[in-house]
Amino acid sequence: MTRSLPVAVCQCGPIRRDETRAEVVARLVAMLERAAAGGARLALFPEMALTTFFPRWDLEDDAEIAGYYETEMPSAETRPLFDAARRLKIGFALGYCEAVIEEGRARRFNSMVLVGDDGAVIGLYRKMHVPGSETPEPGVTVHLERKYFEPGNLGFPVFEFQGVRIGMLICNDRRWPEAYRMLRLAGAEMVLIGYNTPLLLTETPRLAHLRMFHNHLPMQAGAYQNTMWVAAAAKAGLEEGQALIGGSCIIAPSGEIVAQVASLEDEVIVHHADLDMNAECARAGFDLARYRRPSEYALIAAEPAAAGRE
Ligand code: CDV
Repeated sequence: MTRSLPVAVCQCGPIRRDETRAEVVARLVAMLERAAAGGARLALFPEMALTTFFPRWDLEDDAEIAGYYETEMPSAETRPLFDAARRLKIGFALGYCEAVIEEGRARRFNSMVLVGDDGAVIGLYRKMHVPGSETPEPGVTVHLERKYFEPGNLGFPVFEFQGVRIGMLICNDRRWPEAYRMLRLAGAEMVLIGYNTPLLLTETPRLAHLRMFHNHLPMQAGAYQNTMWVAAAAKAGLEEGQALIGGSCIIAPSGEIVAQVASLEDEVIVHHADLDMNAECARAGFDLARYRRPSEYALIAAEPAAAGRE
């Protein structure tokens, strides 16, 4: 019998700075309902799906900054999404800003939680590759994730969802081949990716026409080279004056995009992911156990000083 997982990608249109959690959560619940009606058993929302992408601003108001983070998951405000999951019998993955007290201090992570169709948390991922800077830099698009988040400290975990091994990545992570390989080596069969990507970067005008290509290229390569399914959900459209790339999609282990959105708004796409394809594609040259040469890859895991030529 074929193993499959019907998965939904729920792209979010712009989220306003003054949009309340209740308003955003209502939008997410509406998409979850569409995903379930389309037969999906798992739905994916973008990175930072509960708020506007505030790292585009150098904010000074501590109260405003704190307001973008969740101190518990679920909270009273996000619980309707968890209740909807239980009611609709569908799991979901949600990107959000996490504030925790850990190791005796306040810490902030760019996180994604995986939730089962019973509304219970299955697992958590914290973004590893935190891009941008701590303060604005001249000539560079303001992207201050490094002011607002520290790098993830949970590794690249893989979780079991209804018998399927699921990994998660967040935005810039999707551009790093090591991230996919780590998940594949941990047994992932499907990777869920949420992202917020500016359509234009001031610093690279010559590459402007390649933004969507550079969005899909690493995800298709990640899927193909690791023979895994990749589902990717964007925040899209003109958000607080900044155009965010869309292009949310579902990619087969062959590297092919098998479903893609057609808008920059809230939109749901569903695809029945055939999990037998993973092994079939692996037979075309990606038998990792047989052909990989880990003893020759030491530089990949070396710190920059040892690697020498970064
Ligand atoms: N949210 C992100 O991680 N965005 C990055 C930006 C900095 C380009 C990305 O790789 O899409």
